[in-house]
Amino acid sequence: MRRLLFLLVTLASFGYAAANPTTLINNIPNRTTISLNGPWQAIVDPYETGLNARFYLNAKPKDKRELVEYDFDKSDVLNVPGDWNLQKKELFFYEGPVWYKKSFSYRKREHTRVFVYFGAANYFTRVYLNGQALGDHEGGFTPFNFEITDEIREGNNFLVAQVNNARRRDGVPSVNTDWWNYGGLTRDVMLVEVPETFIQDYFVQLAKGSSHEISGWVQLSGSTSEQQVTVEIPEAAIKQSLTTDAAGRAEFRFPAKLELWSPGNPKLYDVVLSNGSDKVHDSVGFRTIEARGTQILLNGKPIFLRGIALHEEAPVRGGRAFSPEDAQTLLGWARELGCNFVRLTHYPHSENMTRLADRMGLLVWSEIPVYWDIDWENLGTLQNAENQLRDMIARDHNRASVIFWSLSNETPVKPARLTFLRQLADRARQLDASRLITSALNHVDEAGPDTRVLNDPLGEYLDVLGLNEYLGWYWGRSEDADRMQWKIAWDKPLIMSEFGADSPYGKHGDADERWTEEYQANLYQHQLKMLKKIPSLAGLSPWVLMDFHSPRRLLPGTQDYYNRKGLVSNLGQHKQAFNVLQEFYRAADAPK
Ligand code: GCB
Repeated sequence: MRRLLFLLVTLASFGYAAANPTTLINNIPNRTTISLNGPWQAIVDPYETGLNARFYLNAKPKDKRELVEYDFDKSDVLNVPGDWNLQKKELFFYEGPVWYKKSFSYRKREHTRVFVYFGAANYFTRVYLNGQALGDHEGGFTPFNFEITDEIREGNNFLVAQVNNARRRDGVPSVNTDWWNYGGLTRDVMLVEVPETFIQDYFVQLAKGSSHEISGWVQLSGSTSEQQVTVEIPEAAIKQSLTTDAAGRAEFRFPAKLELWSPGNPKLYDVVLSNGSDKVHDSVGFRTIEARGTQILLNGKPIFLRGIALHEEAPVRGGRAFSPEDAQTLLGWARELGCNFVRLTHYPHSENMTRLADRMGLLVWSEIPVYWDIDWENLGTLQNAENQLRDMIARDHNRASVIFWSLSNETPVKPARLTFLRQLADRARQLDASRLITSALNHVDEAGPDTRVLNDPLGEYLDVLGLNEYLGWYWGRSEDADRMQWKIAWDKPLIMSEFGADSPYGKHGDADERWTEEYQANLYQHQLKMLKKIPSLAGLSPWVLMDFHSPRRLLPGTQDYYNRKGLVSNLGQHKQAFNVLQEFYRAADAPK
């Protein structure tokens, strides 16, 4: 008993509650929110003194004798949202904890619950309100929220977040990635106000395989008895009344005559959900997606995915992209390329991206950062990956654009990895049975000099196979593609999810001179010729839309910490290969 007490006291003195975030609130853009974006005071804490020194108390010396060795108000400022690496030169390579503090004033309202919502913070975050621990969150790209109804005060408040982007062997991703480890409060931070009983989440989509029935569920928070909930789609003259169970949940399935969402016709309906006290609007598209044999069917018809892969890196200014304008530029280039599909790598991008994709009619591959090798046998790592999968799905499960949940990228073939990823596949299907499950694979067997066989055992558990292959860059020559045969062990659709070559914009030479635009363009030409001959090919998403920062790309004068496989440079200049792919996507003989 004594020991327990000691432990509790010790934990309390660290202000460390280890509580999990509250279940996510869906559809934040259409709720009542108060932005906490803008300047936050920040203390860079490379030796992690802040936890012991209790920075989260935001203390000031009470008299001239008292020792307080930190002062938020005299510290530097970081802008939120935004990574710290590109805001301060000296933080470009920084990996470790930074303490953020925001003071704000709040007026309490009757019968109103309050949450603090973080769009994303990379990578591990501890959150405190008015000196009290709210809990922590692991994972750099999924949203999280804490309820603070009881903790928030009338008048002055201060919120402290310790964000730590130190890489972790047991993390997701683990220590090795080919993208910049941008740290900080990288997406919007806000307060969310909701009624005491509110519509926390809902799933409103066409029933799997049906174009004339909607199925889904509504989940209330704060209700302890049966309640009436209404689902309306005024434009389609739909009004359905439901009764929730005591746990606040109602499931439904009803007929609906709707214009279907597609890249050619990205029709969105105003969907209104209401109960006695709450009412939320959402813009929702309705479409079906299926895999049949080697085809992908959108609304029952085969579709060829003319795609491009992209990182969530800000054009021109650099750093982590976060704004609607960033999304507009990136997806605008994809559209200009002739795409109907984007692979959002290697982690869930911001909600701006998926919502804009809905409006633009771009199909989306959404992915969690289970990237290269991770700690497959660690149950904590599996739990972390499952949480990231859950929250990626929870945020975007009403987006018509999202057709694939991707579990992983280029993971090494071994038993522990298969067990891990099978569990993720099962979990993804439990959470959302309406979308297709995929992964980007890269292990192939050689069957003679010109034949490669994709038979990674994970393929059995996927609906759609992704394959990354760097013929002409990491192995072989671009021309070898003319003879290369690809054998696929499953009768499933194949997306060539990556291929590419580095070329700094404006560097010219022969088609066989590496690091030139000509080399990159030539590689694309041979690749595209080869891909057309693969019978099960259902789409492609070459690597990559825009050059992006990577700590692994060190060649001076050529890479300078950039992966240069972009079809456009980080400044937006279009390289020759952009035109090659654009022509392919526009050509009448391109696979449709
Ligand atoms: C890959 C990875 C991607 C890298 C790319 C490259 O296979 O999936 O994250 O950036 O290759 O450029 O090597």
